[in-house]
Amino acid sequence: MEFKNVILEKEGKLAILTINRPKALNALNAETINDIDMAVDNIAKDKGIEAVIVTGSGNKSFVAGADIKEMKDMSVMDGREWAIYANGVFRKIETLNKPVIAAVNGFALGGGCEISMACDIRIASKNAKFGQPEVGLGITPGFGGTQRLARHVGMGRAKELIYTAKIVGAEEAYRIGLVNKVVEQEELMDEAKKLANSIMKNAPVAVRLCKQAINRGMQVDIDTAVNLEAELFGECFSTEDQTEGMTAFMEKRKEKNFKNR
Ligand code: DAK
Repeated sequence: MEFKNVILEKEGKLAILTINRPKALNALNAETINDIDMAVDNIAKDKGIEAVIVTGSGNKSFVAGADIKEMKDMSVMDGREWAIYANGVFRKIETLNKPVIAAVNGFALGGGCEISMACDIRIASKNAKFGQPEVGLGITPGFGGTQRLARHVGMGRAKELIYTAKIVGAEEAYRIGLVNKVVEQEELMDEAKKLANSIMKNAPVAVRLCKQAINRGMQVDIDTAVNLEAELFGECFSTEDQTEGMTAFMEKRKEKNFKNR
């Protein structure tokens, strides 16, 4: 599959999606969003893929936001149409039927911070910088930043970051719970792969159902949420992987042969 501004690589059961527009610090123009959309569709359909890493090319920027040059002269209609389409692409990442790790290798500003927040887990290199600078450009965050940042770090911290357009470093992002781990830049991809491998050794269907349970459960009241969990828990007992996981335990067998079904 040919893309202009992303690179999609597959290493065994792992897909690596690199946003690759270095001349604009990997800023998201319409063409790049479209490429991400197609790449995510490809990954979703590929039954052999069990985890995904999203990163940016180079060692300076993950994604420096939406493309300001492209956005500058948008009409109200253009803005709305683009918002609906682009938000759909971010939701596709968030609801993808496999776990997604953001390996944040530099600037994650505006749309860059937002795409990282649509991923399940964020690992950052020490030079990473996070922020929602939109109010300084006269706009609100448009790829879910007002919604997801508050869900990740709490309302007070999200409001402070968004109202002040403040940019924070990787350590501060870790302190407030926006990222899971901070590592040296040269270790970033290895760490992300290590994390992906530690997920992929488990039953993929169970991981997928956990993702659904957490994502959907966080949006509803606790009674509805635990009922949802019960429903998904029950579903596991229709899978070969549940039989294999429990049989391996009974047989005191460390190696498990999960089939993703
Ligand atoms: N858009 C377009 N080009 C960008 C860019 C961006 N966001 N960020 C960087 N570039 C380009 C620069 O223009 C420059 O290109 P040339 O001038 O060389 O042609 C090149 O990348 C290198 O950047 P700098 O020369 O500026 O590099 P520095 O190291 O000096 O500075 C920086 C790096 C990241 C601090 C700086 O580039 C910067 O402040 N960039 C803008 C960051 C920013 O404000 N990002 C948030 C954008 S607002 C929507 C949904 C979402 C959004 C909007 C609408 N709807 C669905 C409708 C989201 C909005 C945002 O993300």
